[in-house]
Amino acid sequence: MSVPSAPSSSPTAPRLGRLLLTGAAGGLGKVLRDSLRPFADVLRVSDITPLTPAAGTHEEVVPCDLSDKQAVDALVAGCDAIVHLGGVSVERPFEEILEANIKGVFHVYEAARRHGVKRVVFASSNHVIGFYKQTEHLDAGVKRRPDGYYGLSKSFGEDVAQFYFDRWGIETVSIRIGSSFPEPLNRRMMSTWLSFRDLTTLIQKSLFTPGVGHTVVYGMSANRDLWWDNEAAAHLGFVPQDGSEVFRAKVEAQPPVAPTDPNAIYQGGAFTAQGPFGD
Ligand code: NAI
Ligand code: 15L
Repeated sequence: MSVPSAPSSSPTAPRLGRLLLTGAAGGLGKVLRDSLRPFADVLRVSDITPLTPAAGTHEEVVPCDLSDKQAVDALVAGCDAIVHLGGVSVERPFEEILEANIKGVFHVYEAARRHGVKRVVFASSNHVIGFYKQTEHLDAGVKRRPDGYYGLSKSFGEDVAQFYFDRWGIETVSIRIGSSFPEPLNRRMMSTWLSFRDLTTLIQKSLFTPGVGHTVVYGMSANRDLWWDNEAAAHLGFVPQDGSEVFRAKVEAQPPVAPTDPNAIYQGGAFTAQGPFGD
């Protein structure tokens, strides 16, 4: 499937003044830089990796290391909402995760509190529940079972989001993204896949639905064999348009996965067997 073009926004569609997108140089950030543009007068894009402003757009580039509290404070000043994607997105040594993800998410919420930002969309991950079996069906209320340091950091991020809502009224939608790539890369992703178009719609709903408190939602397209249930997030009105079925023949042409392989057992797949590092 090709990357969809940016959704059109009608003149009456809700729109923010300045929207901050962290992690803008990453795989999803590159897509969302285009597709979120209609939702704000100014899109402030940020990453630790250098970015070039997109010509002819109302885009501001603000480089920032999320582990630097003062820099994050300056990054968030003047923004109306935040889509927080920045950080380490795979399993890595704890010290790396600590800086970018754990300190990073705390710095983002502290800055949101200080600058009066009232809405955050947090890129959580299916790896907060990665140790459930693929035979299990989960809703958003299940006990989290993180499958590594990365999953732990996303679990911490969800707790930070809940705390900042309870204490300071900052609303968040934590999206437990499954696998958001142009197409599913393996059999596991036939269940976890989230198209870029559905991701964009889900973020749009997460930014503009009133009264979300702290909502946890699974980020998945309308795949045939789903492991997750989004009933508790029905108020977002998210209805996925895509599904992994169109890729089935291509994916099933891959060599079979052994039944003992974590990719065939756990929802978190290979992440459940990575690390520790440096022993
Ligand atoms: P990515 O790894 O391509 O992008 C992450 C970006 O964060 C990179 O551009 C990186 O330079 C930046 N970053 C890392 N450390 C930083 C720091 N200290 N300060 C500032 N920026 C830093 O990841 P991707 O796939 O674009 O994912 C985006 C977000 O969504 C991540 O938070 C990831 O954990 C989450 N997610 C993505 C999934 C997917 O299937 N793509 C699935 C589940 C969650
Ligand atoms: C994630 O959380 C990762 O960021 C992404 O790279 C994928 O590995 C995805 O989960 C997945 O589980 O497929």
